[in-house]
Amino acid sequence: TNTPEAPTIPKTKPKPKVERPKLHKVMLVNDDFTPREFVVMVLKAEFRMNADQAQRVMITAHQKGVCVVAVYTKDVAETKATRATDAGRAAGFPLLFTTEPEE
Ligand code: TYC
Repeated sequence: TNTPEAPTIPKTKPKPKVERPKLHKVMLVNDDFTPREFVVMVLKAEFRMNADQAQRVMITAHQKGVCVVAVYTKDVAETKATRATDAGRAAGFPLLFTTEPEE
């Protein structure tokens, strides 16, 4: 006899796995040498903050030692932290921006 084959049915549904990229924080680190106005200028230029936002972030880092500036994908966070740190170095200041993955 001739038994027709059963159609092949996948046991599991294909699962569309769309991962959200992990975000990374850019942190501003306080130091004793970089002028406040210079920090504010860099925050405005590199992180597109307005004067009020930049002043608030600068003061928070000044008082607490460190402040979160913004969150981005890893590549963008690292590029911006490097560019902002380099802007300080180019002007002779030890201004430092670091990055770390968000929890
Ligand atoms: N502490 C610096 C000063 O008194 C200002 C400053 C603020 C520097 C924040 C860095 O991340 C910083 N001139």
